[in-house]
Amino acid sequence: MNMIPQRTVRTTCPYCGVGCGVLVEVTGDIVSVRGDPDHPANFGRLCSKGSALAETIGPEGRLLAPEIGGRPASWDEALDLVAARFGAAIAEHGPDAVAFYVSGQLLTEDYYVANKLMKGFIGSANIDTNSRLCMASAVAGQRRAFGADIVPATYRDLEEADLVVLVGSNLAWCHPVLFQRLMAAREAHGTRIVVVDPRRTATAEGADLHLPLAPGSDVALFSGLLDHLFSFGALDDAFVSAHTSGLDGALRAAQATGLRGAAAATGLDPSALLAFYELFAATEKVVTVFSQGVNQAEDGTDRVNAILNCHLLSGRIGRPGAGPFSVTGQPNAMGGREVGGLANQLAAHMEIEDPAARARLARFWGAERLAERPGLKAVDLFRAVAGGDIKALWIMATNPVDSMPDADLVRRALEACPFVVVSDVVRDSDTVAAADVLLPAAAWGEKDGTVTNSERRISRQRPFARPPGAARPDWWIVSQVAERMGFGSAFAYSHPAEIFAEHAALSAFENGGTRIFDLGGLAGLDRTAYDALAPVQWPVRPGEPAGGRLFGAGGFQTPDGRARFVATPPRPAPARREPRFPLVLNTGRVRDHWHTMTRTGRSPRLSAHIAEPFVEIHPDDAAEAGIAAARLVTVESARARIVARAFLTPAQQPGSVFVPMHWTDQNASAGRVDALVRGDTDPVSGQPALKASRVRIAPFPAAWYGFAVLRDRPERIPADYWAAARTKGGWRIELAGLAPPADWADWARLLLPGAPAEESLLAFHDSGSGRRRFAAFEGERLLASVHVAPEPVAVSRSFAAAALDRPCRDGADRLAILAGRAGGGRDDPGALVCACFGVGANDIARCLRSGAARDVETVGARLRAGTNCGSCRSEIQRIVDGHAFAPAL
Ligand SMILES: Nc1nc2c(c(=O)[nH]1)N[C@H]1C(S)=C(S)[C@@H](COP(=O)(O)OP(=O)(O)OC[C@H]3O[C@@H](n4cnc5c(=O)[nH]c(N)nc54)[C@H](O)[C@@H]3O)O[C@H]1N2
Ligand SMILES: Nc1nc2c(c(=O)[nH]1)N[C@H]1C(S)=C(S)[C@@H](COP(=O)(O)OP(=O)(O)OC[C@H]3O[C@@H](n4cnc5c(=O)[nH]c(N)nc54)[C@H](O)[C@@H]3O)O[C@H]1N2
Ligand code: SF4
Ligand SMILES: [Mo]
Repeated sequence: MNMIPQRTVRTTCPYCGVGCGVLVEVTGDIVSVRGDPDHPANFGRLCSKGSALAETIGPEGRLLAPEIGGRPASWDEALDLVAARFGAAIAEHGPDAVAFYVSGQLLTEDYYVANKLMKGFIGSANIDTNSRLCMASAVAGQRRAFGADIVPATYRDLEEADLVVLVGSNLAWCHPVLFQRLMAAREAHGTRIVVVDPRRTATAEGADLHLPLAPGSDVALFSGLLDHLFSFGALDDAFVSAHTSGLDGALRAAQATGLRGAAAATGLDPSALLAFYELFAATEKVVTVFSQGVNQAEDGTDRVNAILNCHLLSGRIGRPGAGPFSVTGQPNAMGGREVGGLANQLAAHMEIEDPAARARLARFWGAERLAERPGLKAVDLFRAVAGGDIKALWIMATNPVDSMPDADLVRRALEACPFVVVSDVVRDSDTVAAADVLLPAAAWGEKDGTVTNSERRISRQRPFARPPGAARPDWWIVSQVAERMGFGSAFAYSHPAEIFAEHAALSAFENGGTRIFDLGGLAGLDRTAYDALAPVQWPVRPGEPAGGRLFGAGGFQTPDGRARFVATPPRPAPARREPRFPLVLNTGRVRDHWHTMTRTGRSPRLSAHIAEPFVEIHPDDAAEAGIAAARLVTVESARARIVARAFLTPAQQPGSVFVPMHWTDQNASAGRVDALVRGDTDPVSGQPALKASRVRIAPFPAAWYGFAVLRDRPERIPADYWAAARTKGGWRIELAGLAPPADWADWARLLLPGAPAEESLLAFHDSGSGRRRFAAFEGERLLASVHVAPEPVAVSRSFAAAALDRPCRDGADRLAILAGRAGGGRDDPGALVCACFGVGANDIARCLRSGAARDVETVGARLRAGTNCGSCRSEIQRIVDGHAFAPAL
């Protein structure tokens, strides 16, 4: 890579909203990362994804030059074309005939200029962001209650709390460093943890109480809590009468639910519910963390307000260790909201419906055509694209062909749209494939700017490498197009520092204390100060201490300064009976992958934990559908069908299944779960209900199953089902077919394009069992090993994959590879558990068997497993438990 010769660069992790500080060490071409001990988000910790950052950079797979219709083009040509086509569409059909779809993974500076161009100069608010799929309900709920989109709590509150309630949040996997901070606090002072999630997740495993509520019953659960808090003396009279309004209406609605209604709706044992209500009522310091299990729902905004109501009523807000806490998903989900990236917001937390705010913004920007009404929200936006109303669309830093609900409709919409521009860092993604023009963006490590994390803390991302090829930062690309559309003077930026200073100045412009989002203290920042900017929490007003928790003494951003209780009456149960599709499809994330895997998919370490799309099914539902463990399953909704591996687990409640969102057409034959997901949205926030579609499951009628490790990935994989993952030195591929090929050896050779002479292919066939094995070597290097069986192939994946990464010297070793089993004294590490230190399940089991370790702590002391990010600790615990119950051997 083209490194900037500098030793240590202080920057910020580009994955989740925890916003950990990272120290990048550059020595020649070698990049290593570690946690920044001075960063207040992580104090030196990193999770598995953060620790593996160095594996995900480098030029491979990058989009290196602009492309027009698949051919490389110069920047001038591409930018002129984009400006001309957008200009023509606007001239002919008006500004609402064009749209941007952007992302919480843009830096604040990128985001600011994209929003400024669309809302200020093109004159449409048709800019929406993937935060619509992520934070929109939290934004809408906070605006309803607080008058502005404000997260009042801080990470420290999470540590100071005596009770932490995690609602629809798999914190252990999705915000691992925050989870680790919580675990450390619990160790120190015994924090109680309650998890509200229909699934028993890794987060729920160690909780004091897990409430596996019926999917979609959160409003009832928190209405019951509100009623209980009021009835049993947890009302904070002073706070409520001085700083809130609307309690009566909210209480009436909650009383209609009550404990009995909550128990009926959630399906929970009333005594478990009561235990939770009593714990909440009896504990002063309560933080309620909520995430996508709350936001991604048709009543997501009501769910948010049902939670906020409980904190307002009990005054548990803005005090040490107390507050509702919406954790953000993407690294800059918060920054995107600050710049007004949502179609129904203006920049700097100003309201698009407010004529004074519009006039103020137009004055500040010198904009003559400022958008006057909200634009299309993501789901409606893509529907408008499909309907032909959008003539030119620009997608930046997001992959909607895989991440939007009704994803096949999105794909068709892009195919039908006259002009689609995609700015991305990778050459191949399912969205890139649908673009007319590709613009190569600079990636993490090359970009320079700021992000804001879940606790309102702004941190710098600093570059340590030069962008490869012709890649350029997103702010530059947008500014260039703006200039070519004739808006040059408003976009004459030469460095992101200038954009940040303008953004900060806007937040303070005619503010006078009316908007809490205020970066006035940073408005005069010059380039040197920007480069040196230390992590800082907003608000940042001149002459006042920055940041801190908010609303402890009221001061809400409503006209009367009071927070609003919002009545959340019960709605008809969402789980309509649909006999054709009897199961609820829940979706979400796994520990080591990030969204559509364009980055984490490049890391062998991160790909080892879970290497294929799967569906979690309760054993009863599996039995009813005739599905056995490890078999392949079709999951089908009214819209589409995917194929995934069955993972039978009682952690899943009967009646619902869980499929991760990560697999795409780039790495599996049919793994795009969002093709199944319905596009229904919350009427207030416009956020789609991504966690509650209706599906049915059935066995995938595989005639054979296969597993291959290959040095090179073939262009076309000859199987009806496949899933490919990176491994050290090559690829590991799961396979299955509906019918056997005519000739197995010919078939095996299709997996080995360019392999040397035929005789180098070792083949083994056991006609009794129907199992077949192939292996090919080039000298001492394994090129491929392929295992086929009539049932799911039972070879050790970790052993087979490791053979790609070592010399194979003797015949015995080759036979062991062909057999797929460790021999010759070599140990098989087993399925990866700890990604940070590469420790497998067999390693841990061996260590326990030998007596060298007896619990999670001693396993850590011996093998280091679980001692870095800690997100595998619940998996280690499970192995320890299994070992304790095993008969002494
Ligand atoms: N490893 C990893 N970490 C990530 C990401 C990633 O891709 N990978 N992405 C980041 C992003 S952008 C985001 S938004 C966050 C998301 O972080 P989370 O929201 O924690 O993650 P999810 O897995 O989407 O969903 C959380 C939980 O909601 C539960 N749920 C489903 N339906 C309901 C319901 O009706 N009620 C309740 N109470 N719960 C329900 C699911 O079972 C699931 O366990 O993660 C961030 N961190
Ligand atoms: N079923 C289901 N669907 C979901 C969710 C769910 O829980 N269930 N979660 C939703 C949520 S919360 C989210 S946040 C979304 C995420 O969904 P997406 O945003 O679509 O997912 P990513 O894979 O993060 O896509 C980011 C893209 O930007 C590119 N990229 C990375 N860095 C840069 C950069 O600096 N500049 C540019 N121009 N491009 C860059 C990456 O290569 C990648 O193609 O998915 C949503 N979809
Ligand atoms: S918790 Fe992990 S993914 Fe999130 S910011 Fe920290 S290191 Fe990055
Ligand atoms: Mo997200």
